[in-house]
Amino acid sequence: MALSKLIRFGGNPIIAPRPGQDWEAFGAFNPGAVYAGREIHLLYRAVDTKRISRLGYTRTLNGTEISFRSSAPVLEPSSDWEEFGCEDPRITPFNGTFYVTYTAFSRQGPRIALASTKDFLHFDKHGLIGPDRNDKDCVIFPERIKGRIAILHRLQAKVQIAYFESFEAVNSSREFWKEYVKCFDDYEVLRPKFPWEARKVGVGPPPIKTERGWLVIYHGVSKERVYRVGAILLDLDEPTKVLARTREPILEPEMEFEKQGVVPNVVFPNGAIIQDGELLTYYGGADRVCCAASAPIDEFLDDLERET
Ligand code: BMA
Repeated sequence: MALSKLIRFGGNPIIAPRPGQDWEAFGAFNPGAVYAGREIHLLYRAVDTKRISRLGYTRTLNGTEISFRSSAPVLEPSSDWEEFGCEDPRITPFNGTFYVTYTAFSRQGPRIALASTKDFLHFDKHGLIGPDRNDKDCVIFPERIKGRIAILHRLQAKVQIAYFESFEAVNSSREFWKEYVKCFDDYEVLRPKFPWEARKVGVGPPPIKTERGWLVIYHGVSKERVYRVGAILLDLDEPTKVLARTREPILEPEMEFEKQGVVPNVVFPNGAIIQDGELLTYYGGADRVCCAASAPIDEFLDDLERET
């Protein structure tokens, strides 16, 4: 039997750059998502005409129709280490606060950064949290694993895990990262395996807890630089143990708004939630727009487990 694919919402794209909003003139894409207070909250990457990225905020009651959208960015560069932009937000709810990991871009290259918010309009920035190396695609698990906070992130072309005692420790761990980068392959969770992800892999939305394991949706990049979407299931207590992995992509660029935009042939998932039995995934199309796609979660997990 063929693996469940993500089925696109018929009204895609759900968010596109708005005329007259210079801060998102070049793109409104790669949305992070969280369900809270009966609404889905989305933070997306907005790019201006000088290619500087900021975050825009929008929310939806039914998952696809936008009920509010900020007329100004809610998070923007304010330090040297993010002088070229704040990109690709992922949202994790944790003890009543929303933690947002994002890529901070500067002349040093991409680094991973953390901010937090209670209302998506006001943010506290906690600074860079990763090693002083090119790093991206950081997500936080939504609960402690064996008492510790866990993150996934991407050094080189692969995905690694790191554990911390507290959010304060995540933020002030220079010594920790110095040791970590010496042997980061020891912390590996995922590396490219199939041709469609041969160039690199990176986690998309934060892991979703299911009774069968952590569901992790990720992007894979082929040699031809086509971005596609895959999924893995990780052991709940030992998340370096991959229980299942899709052999074929569950979403790939097919529509015009995925094949043509600012960067062609990109579907880039950043947010996912489970609601009413559906896995609802939010992704960017061709670095220009935001889209939604879904699959019935039980069937999806049945099929994924068969791929073991
Ligand atoms: C990644 C990030 C994403 C982007 C993708 C495809 O490195 O910059 O924001 O969607 O490349 O261009």
